[in-house]
Amino acid sequence: LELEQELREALLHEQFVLFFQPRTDLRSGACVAAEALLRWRHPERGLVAANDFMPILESTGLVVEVGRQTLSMACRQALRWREQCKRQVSVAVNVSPLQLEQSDLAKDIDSVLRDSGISPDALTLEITETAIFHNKSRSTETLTALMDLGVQIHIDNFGSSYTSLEMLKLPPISAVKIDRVLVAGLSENRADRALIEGTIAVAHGLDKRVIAEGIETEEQRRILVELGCDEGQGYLIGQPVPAERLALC
Ligand code: G
Ligand code: G
Ligand code: MN
Ligand code: NA
Repeated sequence: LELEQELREALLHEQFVLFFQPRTDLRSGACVAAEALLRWRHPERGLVAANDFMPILESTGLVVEVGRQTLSMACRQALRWREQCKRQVSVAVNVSPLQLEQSDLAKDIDSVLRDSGISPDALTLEITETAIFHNKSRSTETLTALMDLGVQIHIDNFGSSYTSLEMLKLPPISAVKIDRVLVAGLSENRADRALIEGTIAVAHGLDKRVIAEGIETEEQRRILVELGCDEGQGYLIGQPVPAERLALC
């Protein structure tokens, strides 16, 4: 309860900040986007990791309000990149299951986009397969409304839980992010390699892109290029850092 109170104050005093992790085209190495990852700059405890407060934001419902702040910070950053780099660098934002359940999510995002002045396709929403699976008909409705806005929608953590290839058929989905657990097993584990290979085949057959997350070694990167994976993210390519430490142009 104390932590909940502290999180409410954090929201009020704008103690939430975004770190950004680069996402690159695996063949050219060019940075195409960055994923926004939330951190809490606590006045005494310093930088607090998302895993230490996301569950409480979720269980208290605060994630909806924090999510609005996050989206607006992320879009403002995308605008700065466009101005600095003279090209579009898209920003990816994680959307929690509770946000997806909000009936006015698309309306919210529409107004954030209008306020920021970025092009809708410069914003990507990362939604976990679990969140979509949980309430498929409702999710599909929301995802369609989001697609109509022109934002991109990616399935996050693909291959980590109730993976259903059928999800790849959903028209609003433009890419899948292969869970880092599968990527971690890529060099030693034939099963993980086969699952990734199969996912790439199905996704490409449906004209969706594939992103691998959690790339930590050169060998993993090499195999992913060999398998035809489109984009990648991970410590090998770049850690999540404050925007000013991300060299995009
Ligand atoms: O960045 P880090 O490794 O600490 O992230 C831990 C978890 O928190 C990840 O699952 C990540 O998706 C999630 N996370 C980080 N930032 C956000 C955010 O802004 N919104 C939501 N919903 N989840 C986030
Ligand atoms: O759930 P989601 O995929 O959004 O979580 C993203 C989180 O994964 C990031 O916040 C980051 O802290 C973490 N991450 C990013 N790259 C790597 C990596 O190469 N290895 C590991 N172990 N974690 C990573
Ligand atoms: Mn993510
Ligand atoms: Na992920």
